[in-house]
Amino acid sequence: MSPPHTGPGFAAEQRITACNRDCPDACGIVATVEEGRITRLAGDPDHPVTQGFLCHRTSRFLERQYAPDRLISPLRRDGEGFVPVSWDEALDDIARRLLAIRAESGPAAILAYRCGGSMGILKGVVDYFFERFGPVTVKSGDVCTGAGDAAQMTDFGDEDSHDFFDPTRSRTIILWGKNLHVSSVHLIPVLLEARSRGARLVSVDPVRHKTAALCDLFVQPRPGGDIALALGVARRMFDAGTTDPRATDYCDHLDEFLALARSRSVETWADLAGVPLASLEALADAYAIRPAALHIGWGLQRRRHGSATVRVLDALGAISGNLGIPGGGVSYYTKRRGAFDLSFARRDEVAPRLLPEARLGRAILEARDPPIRAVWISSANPVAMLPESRTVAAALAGRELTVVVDSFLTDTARLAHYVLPTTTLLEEDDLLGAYGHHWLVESRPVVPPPPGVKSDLDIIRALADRTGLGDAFADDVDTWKRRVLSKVADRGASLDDLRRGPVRNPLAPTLMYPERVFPTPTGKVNLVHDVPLDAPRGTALRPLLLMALATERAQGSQWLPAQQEGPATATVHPAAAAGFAAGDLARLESEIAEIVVRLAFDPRQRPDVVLMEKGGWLSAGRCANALIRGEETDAGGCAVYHDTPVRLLPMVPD
Ligand SMILES: Nc1nc2c(c(=O)[nH]1)N[C@H]1C(S)=C(S)[C@@H](COP(=O)(O)OP(=O)(O)OC[C@H]3O[C@@H](n4cnc5c(=O)[nH]c(N)nc54)[C@H](O)[C@@H]3O)O[C@H]1N2
Ligand SMILES: Nc1nc2c(c(=O)[nH]1)N[C@H]1C(S)=C(S)[C@@H](COP(=O)(O)OP(=O)(O)OC[C@H]3O[C@@H](n4cnc5c(=O)[nH]c(N)nc54)[C@H](O)[C@@H]3O)O[C@H]1N2
Ligand code: SF4
Ligand SMILES: [Mo]
Repeated sequence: MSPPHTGPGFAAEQRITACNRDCPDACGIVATVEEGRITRLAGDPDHPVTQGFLCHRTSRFLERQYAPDRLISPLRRDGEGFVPVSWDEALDDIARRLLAIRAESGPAAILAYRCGGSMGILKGVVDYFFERFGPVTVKSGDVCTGAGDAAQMTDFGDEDSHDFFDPTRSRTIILWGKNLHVSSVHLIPVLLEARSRGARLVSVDPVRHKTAALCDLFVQPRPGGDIALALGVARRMFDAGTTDPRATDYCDHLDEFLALARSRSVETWADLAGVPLASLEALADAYAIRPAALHIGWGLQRRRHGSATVRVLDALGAISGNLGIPGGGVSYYTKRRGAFDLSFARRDEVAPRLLPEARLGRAILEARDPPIRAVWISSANPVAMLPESRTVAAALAGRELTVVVDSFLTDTARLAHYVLPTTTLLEEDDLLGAYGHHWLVESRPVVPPPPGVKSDLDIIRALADRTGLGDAFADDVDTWKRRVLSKVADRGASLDDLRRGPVRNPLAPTLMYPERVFPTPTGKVNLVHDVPLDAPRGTALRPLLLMALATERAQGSQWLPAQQEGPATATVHPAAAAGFAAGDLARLESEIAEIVVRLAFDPRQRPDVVLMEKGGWLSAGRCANALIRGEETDAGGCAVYHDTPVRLLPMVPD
């Protein structure tokens, strides 16, 4: 760790916390604080995964922390704008109205919605409050990982991953739909280490991005062509005898899966996947070199057949003999809540009504008996981030009471009746697990929040006091932390242990299914054998598929205003934009809406897609989600984000 600055008039101190952003890495952060102000952020060199570096977006978080547009007072709607009000005024009125709505219409008339603004485990206390106050209406499904979660639960009966460093034991590593430089930066050193030990790296992605440059083989299927590609790989492996002869001992439906793979020739599978035969063969031959780790990204399951796609990849992992062995495995998600005792809340079990997250806007508008009268939103910007942004906006604007807890006046907050200003990740007091590794960390405020700003927990406690639940929410943060750590406290992961540094979840395995026994009803892998083979395609009118993907530059919709000026960039292969030149403005039109974009050309991309950054603001005219219809995936209630047919149209002359 670099020494703190010292010298006359200079009292710098380094404080450790953790990053709570929706990211697989849950990094340790070292913040330098000088005279009450944070002056530098760095990765914790003592965190085994963080290894002393932060990603691009969080390295620059101080611009957000000290942004002039940060909210520092509760706001109450006043006509088209807002007026600052005191916390007492805001909370008294909100409590009074929530109580009245509950009395008149029942708690189901209230929706509490939370997404990925913070991964802090104690954000669950917000849900718990609304459970005790109600239970109220909550969301079903998960627009982030739902389809893949459902797939893994169906196939394996559980969902977790091999140890983070296990790939150093692999001979082959397949990154199936993973953009490391954007969303898994701390995996890069591990994979480079594996590579230096002789492992081959492979990327399978319809989009060519920087990760391809790290890899020995890059396969670029059509979007959603993965089912055909994986079945082609399976067929070639069956034909070449490179599958595991013992697979029958631990897989159900092996014959049916074999028949499915053999239902087409390898050439036909390659054609359906939109790849050259040689690419498919090279992928199959690489995967046959065991141990081979299969890392599945989250983007590919945000499609209509997203769950089926992950199921086929799970099956490939099984028949290839890579389950349960060091250096192998099918890693999709790491059980980030696994260490914590969250039994205080019963969530979906007791909710009177669930509204599908992927169709939240329409579901709110259509809810009856009772209608949704009030909405509480925290850690989320559903207008920018959920599909069908304009419907979500109309749904929220039409409620009697919409409360948004955020640090900025987001697209969602702009529609609220009350906006309550909350703490940032550098003021957070919480615990974190990660969905990309098994280390647990504590986040501690490195500076206090500005006066006028409260944490979600403090807001909930103040609301509990006003709604007759004060006693149930009287505990302080540390009491909550100790409560949720009760399963692991006497196994080396107590709060005091975490205060000394990151601790690997003592309940987490280093290897999944080493005995090849699975917590499914039969104890075997449930191989998929009935899958849709039609990959998503554009239509004759709208031949391109829109893919708005995570970007290095931002977390979700968390941009600085200057980054949202002017039209959003849409990147296409030049052949996808005949008649346009790079840099031109164009109208990007889907079946439901259009936005203006500035075109960038990249001849390395497929000619059947339009690439945008996810998280553009509706208020800035940059929101890809305005074009996307709210629909759920085949299972798990993920959103169909990436299957929207679009076309480019010339600007209308003035
Ligand atoms: N910098 C940054 N990091 C982030 C986020 C962010 O907004 N910014 N968001 C965070 C969140 S919420 C999450 S859930 C994760 C997101 O992580 P991911 O969902 O994994 O991120 P994406 O980049 O959207 O998608 C990953 C890759 O999947 C590919 N992909 C899309 N469709 C297909 C397909 O049909 N087949 C195949 N093979 N690949 C496909 C994309 O081209 C992309 O390269 O990252 C987190 N990290
Ligand atoms: N087109 C398209 N859309 C997508 C995706 C995609 O790939 N393509 N990805 C989807 C995915 S994977 C996800 S997870 C969702 C993410 O959707 P969201 O989680 O809604 O995304 P964010 O923009 O990160 O919004 C979170 C908000 O929480 C606020 N916040 C941060 N910390 C706190 C806190 O401690 N308390 C409170 N109350 N608020 C806080 C932030 O300021 C921010 O405004 O988006 C989805 N949307
Ligand atoms: S966003 Fe992810 S990679 Fe970046 S600092 Fe936070 S946890 Fe680490
Ligand atoms: Mo996500």
